Amino acid sequence: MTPEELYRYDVNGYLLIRGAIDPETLVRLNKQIDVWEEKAWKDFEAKSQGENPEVRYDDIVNQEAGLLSLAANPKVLPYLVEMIDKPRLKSTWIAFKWRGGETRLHSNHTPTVTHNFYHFNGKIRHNLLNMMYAMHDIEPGGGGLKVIPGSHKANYPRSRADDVSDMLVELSMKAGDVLLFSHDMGHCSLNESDAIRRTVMYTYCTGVIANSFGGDALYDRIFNAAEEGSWLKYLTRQPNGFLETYPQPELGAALSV
Ligand SMILES: O=C(O)CCC(=O)C(=O)O
Repeated sequence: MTPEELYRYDVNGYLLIRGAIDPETLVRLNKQIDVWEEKAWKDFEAKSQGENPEVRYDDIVNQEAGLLSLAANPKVLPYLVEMIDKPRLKSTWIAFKWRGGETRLHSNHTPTVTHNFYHFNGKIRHNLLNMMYAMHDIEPGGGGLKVIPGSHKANYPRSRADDVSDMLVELSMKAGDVLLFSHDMGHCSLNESDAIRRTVMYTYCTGVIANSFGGDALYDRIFNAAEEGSWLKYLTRQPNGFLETYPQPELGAALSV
């Protein structure tokens, strides 16, 4: 991670990395995701009037093997290593947002809870770092993440009565880009276009934090099948308080993932 990237991430709470998926892989993954979109169409059409026109499939890496490679994408590992102490994969999902599909403004930062973004001993230390991949272009109005830059460090809570839409910055993306953001930064999205927004999300936490759901054994099958010493194996290890359950590889091992 360059000093420029660190400065921008620290101040803004997010960083857009272009071309994090190479074109060939992007085509292959999108073919696999087409099958999910067909399924999503059925779930979308089964929704009742007034329901959020978004279909999301959680724990996607246990269901779609192709998407496992992005969990330990060598392009993003330097950011994980720099900004999370003993990183671990926490949750994954694929999401399709039709026109009107939205995620309301939220963040972990209140700013009075223990999982706030922080900087300690010269390092950014996340408790929840999200990586959102755009699998198709997300044009302005197409549901790109809208963020309140810097809000991960806010010293006062946001008033629910305050609309704050004037503070939002919408982030468009190209297919294959990945958006890294602190879940402590205020964020939301709304698709106002006719294109279906197609994204895959990977969230990472420090090794002491448990999975959101599925228990400690959520990734056991992936862990057991992963190559010894690989980043995929490390990132899918079980949490165990402050004790490591598998040694952290060197960054160079990323090439063998
Ligand atoms: O899919 C989106 O637009 C928002 C994702 C989100 O809110 C989150 O990762 O917490």
